[in-house]
Amino acid sequence: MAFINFARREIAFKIVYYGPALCGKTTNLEQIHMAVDPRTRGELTMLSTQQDRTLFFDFLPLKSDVIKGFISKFQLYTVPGQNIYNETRKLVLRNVDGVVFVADSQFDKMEENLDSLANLESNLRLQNDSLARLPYLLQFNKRDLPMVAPVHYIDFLLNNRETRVPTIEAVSTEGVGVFETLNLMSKMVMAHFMKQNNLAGSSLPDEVCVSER
Ligand SMILES: Nc1nc2c(ncn2[C@@H]2O[C@H](COP(=O)(O)OP(=O)(O)OP(=O)(O)O)[C@@H](O)[C@H]2O)c(=O)[nH]1
Ligand SMILES: [Mg+2]
Repeated sequence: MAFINFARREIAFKIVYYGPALCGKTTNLEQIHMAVDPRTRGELTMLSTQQDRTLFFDFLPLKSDVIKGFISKFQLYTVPGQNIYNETRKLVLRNVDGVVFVADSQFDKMEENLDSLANLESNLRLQNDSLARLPYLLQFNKRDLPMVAPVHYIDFLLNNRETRVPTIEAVSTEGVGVFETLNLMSKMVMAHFMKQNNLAGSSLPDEVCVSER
């Protein structure tokens, strides 16, 4: 649930980049951090130990007055993908408003993608949340590599719940699909918040956070 600061008329939305080890979560955040106006963003911060590679930063979107009377702010987090860091992932998931699930498109990573998605579901369940309630989307990353699975196959494996979610192909090292992912996720999170709270808002722009280069 978004954090609302009534005194400052500010809403903070928390978006978590989730996925298996080395799928490209940190790369997404680094690309976004580079692209966002330095005057409106915080530092890219390592949250815990060097080994578990949890990153965080916050920023104001391009259009931060979408929800009338409030400034909206986004907080982006990555979790460490390796199995041993599940306690960190549980902590980072607390009060999450939206999840970008970054899948590694390489054929030999499908099992890890599936395991990570199952891990996300079970960690959400522990906090009485679920993918059915939470805005999320799938990013199919590393599309530049030679041994990638076809998009429809990854979709078949990962996107088979009651409601299909949006998918975006990406090469995050080159910034391809990275901003599209963030803009769409941000829109989904804001729309969800407005719906839940019966709030009026101006129509949501496509490029709510960063402009495509
Ligand atoms: N070829 C290619 N390499 C990528 C892409 N995205 C990320 N990488 C590389 O994959 C490696 C892992 O990327 P990270 O962003 O650190 O992955 P992560 O998901 O944060 O990994 P953990 O923190 O261990 O969970 C790095 O060497 C990246 O440069 C991509 O789209 N294409
Ligand atoms: Mg990382």
